[in-house]
Amino acid sequence: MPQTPVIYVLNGPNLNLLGVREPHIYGHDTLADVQTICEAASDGDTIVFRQTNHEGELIDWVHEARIEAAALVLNPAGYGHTSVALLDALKALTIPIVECHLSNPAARERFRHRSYVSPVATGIVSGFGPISYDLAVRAAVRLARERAAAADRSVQAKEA
Ligand code: CA2
Repeated sequence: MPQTPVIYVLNGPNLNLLGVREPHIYGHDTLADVQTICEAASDGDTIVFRQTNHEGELIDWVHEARIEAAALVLNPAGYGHTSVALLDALKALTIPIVECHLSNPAARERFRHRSYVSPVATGIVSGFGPISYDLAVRAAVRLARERAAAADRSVQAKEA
């Protein structure tokens, strides 16, 4: 029997403070609330949901997602604006990557306008608060299914 596809949802630094600090920017929902939103949006796929304040750990998880996941939803938080190492890790992935932000970085300070993730993302969802994660997970699930269906078709074409 085929295994349930796994969607990785990885969160970068300081997102553990969600709902606790700066609610005027990031809202009142906690990261646990965001996890619940992701699980509800998964349409039966398995969600692996994690947060770290450490760049190396985030990169290790991206490497893990390369092997284990059908798609990646990534809120890189501050590392999205700074980390060439994160970009290099993401470049090794062939699965769909959905960049996700609670706020709309393009409407904020200039230093948030640059993203090292966007050039390798399949798509970007930003500015909708926790709804960004709902939309990002739905997109990731659909992209992963389309990719699996295309792979099946290619196997069938080779066998025919
Ligand atoms: O809008 C987003 O999701 C961001 O990725 C959040 C990052 C920020 O650096 C990006 O520009 C946009 C910041 C995450 C920190 O989250 C906090 C949450 C509550 C209190 C303090 C920080």
